[in-house]
Amino acid sequence: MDFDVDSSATATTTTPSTTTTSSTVTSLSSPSPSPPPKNQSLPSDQPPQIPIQWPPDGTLTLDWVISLMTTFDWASRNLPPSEFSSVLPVPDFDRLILCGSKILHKEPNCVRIEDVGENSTVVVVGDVHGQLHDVLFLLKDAGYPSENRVFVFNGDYVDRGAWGLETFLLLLAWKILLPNRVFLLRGNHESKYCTSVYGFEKEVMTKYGDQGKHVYRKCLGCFEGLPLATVISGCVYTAHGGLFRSVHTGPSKRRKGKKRNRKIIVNSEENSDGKLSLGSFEELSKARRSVLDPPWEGLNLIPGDVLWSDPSTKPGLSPNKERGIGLLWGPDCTDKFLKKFNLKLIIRSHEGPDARDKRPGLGGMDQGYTIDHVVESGKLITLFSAPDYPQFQATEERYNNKGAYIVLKPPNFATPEFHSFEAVTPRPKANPYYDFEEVIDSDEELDLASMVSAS
Ligand SMILES: [Mn+2]
Repeated sequence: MDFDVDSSATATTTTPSTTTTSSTVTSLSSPSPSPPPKNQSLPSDQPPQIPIQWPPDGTLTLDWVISLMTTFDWASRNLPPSEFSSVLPVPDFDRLILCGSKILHKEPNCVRIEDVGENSTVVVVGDVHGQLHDVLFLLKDAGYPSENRVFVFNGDYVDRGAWGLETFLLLLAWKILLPNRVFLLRGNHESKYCTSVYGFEKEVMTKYGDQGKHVYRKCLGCFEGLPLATVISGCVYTAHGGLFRSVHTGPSKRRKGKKRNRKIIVNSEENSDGKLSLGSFEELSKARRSVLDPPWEGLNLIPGDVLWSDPSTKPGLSPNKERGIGLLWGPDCTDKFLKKFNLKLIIRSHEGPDARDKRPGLGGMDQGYTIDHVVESGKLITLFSAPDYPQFQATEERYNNKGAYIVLKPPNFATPEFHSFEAVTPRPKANPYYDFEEVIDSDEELDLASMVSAS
């Protein structure tokens, strides 16, 4: 039994020239060649062995992880969601999530991935939003994680799509199997607020019934442990939203008679010269990421920035008023950040085809990626890995976007190779877990009123 897709024929690879200095996004996005054949999925009829059981000795194997993927795929096609607890019983779910949480909580806010050997590659993945079958395709197409193939997932595993739980759990299983080769970052959807609005909470309640609350709580606890960013080979910064502000606390000008007086300068709104400034990796390392919802006010603003911010074509650093949390940053900030920390590339995610519809000046997401800033010191890329997104949509006209993943190769990790791919078809039928007709236009800004009452 397998999730049979002919991977070789369906993905297109493009490596845009890195020498170009054009600043327009559209001219940099390589047009894809002739349309590739659809990624076809064959219904799998043979039931795998269910229920899935946590290995008696507690050690995961490659076979176990592969059979977890196969079983989730089979169940998504052959069983109603309400029977999910017969596929992965709660005690086995508990062991998986506990084991994964323990590993994740120990990681620093920004994980430095240094030990990438000469024969190794790094695969970076953007938002996947519960689109299980596309994630299975991506893993097969890129090649499974291994000693020589590092994976960095940029967050947003859940919500909108109907299989967020399966998607997150299978990535968590890979993390447990290869903790130093698979990195799972937090997205803004890995939060209490987003999962209560965009479907994941209801999905879990539907799949686990009476035990749903327990399972949902465990998932939120695990989300809190997800690190915020990676730096790959000292060269590539990745995070879900992107850059973050300085919340610098430093000495003030000495006052008469109080030579040691220190005043805390909090850059939550603006610093003394009226401008926000970029934060440092030291500040990032000190942020408190274990929060159910990253705050949009107060002192702990860095997690919200990293998870919610967006790039802009306008220079400068400003509050992201559209979203109600996070920042907007211009090409000058990208340049400054790259220069200051001696980096070449920023890979962030967070904006799908729907979000890009409302961002004039920035590229559309039809190929699964855009190059948003091309500056002296490097580039800023947005990467989105959910093709034909969102799964549920009120209008008949779909975006029909491709998803993409990026492959980084040594010695020059700064030259990304883009792999665009189409959605697996047909997607198994599923009911939405959120009111997609209501939220289609609200997209992903923070509804502060409902957040206050929810938390
Ligand atoms: Mn996002």
